[in-house]
Amino acid sequence: MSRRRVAVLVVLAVALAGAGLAWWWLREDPERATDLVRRVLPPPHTRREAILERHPEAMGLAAAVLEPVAGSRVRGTATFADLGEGRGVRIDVQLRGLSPGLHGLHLHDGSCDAQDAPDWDPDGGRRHAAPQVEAAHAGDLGNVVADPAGSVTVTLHSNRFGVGLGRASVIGLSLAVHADADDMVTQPHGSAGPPVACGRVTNR
Ligand SMILES: [Cu+2]
Ligand SMILES: [Zn+2]
Repeated sequence: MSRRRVAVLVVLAVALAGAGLAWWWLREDPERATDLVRRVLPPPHTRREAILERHPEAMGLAAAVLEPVAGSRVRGTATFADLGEGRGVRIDVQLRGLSPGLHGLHLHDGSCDAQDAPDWDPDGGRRHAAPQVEAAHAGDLGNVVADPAGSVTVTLHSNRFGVGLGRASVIGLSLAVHADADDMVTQPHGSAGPPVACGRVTNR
């Protein structure tokens, strides 16, 4: 092989490696985004702020950073963006470290430390059900599906609450992902087992 051909091959290999590295660096990853924010922005920096940084267009925005519960290795993030004008709330959820398959996702009325916080039911007297059922708890977000690697990236939508002040705001609730599938029938929690990750929904 001529020297020139070798040089071209080397340049190509370096370019390919560079592109791969750039993709790895820039792909959606809350923790890496935080690292970027940490270097670019003045303190304080948290993962939540990294998320808020990424969605400056959204007014009425809240986020939850889900931390492992009871020795699990599940963590993740969720953002709640009020779409305004009665268009409901968009919920972007990213999780990892789950077992593959279905996991119940609920908004709980109480802190993540509470052992038996009920599903959020601001209207009172509702029952546990699928999110599309009219009589369901406002906190019933159904199931998320973890891929074979245990990760979830999903966008959900709800018309049952807002992101702001008032009784029907998600701010101050806790978002919990459960060990098992939510059967959306069993009371009061859908037989979804204990939470494996939980985070408080906050806008600050
Ligand atoms: Cu729950
Ligand atoms: Zn429920």
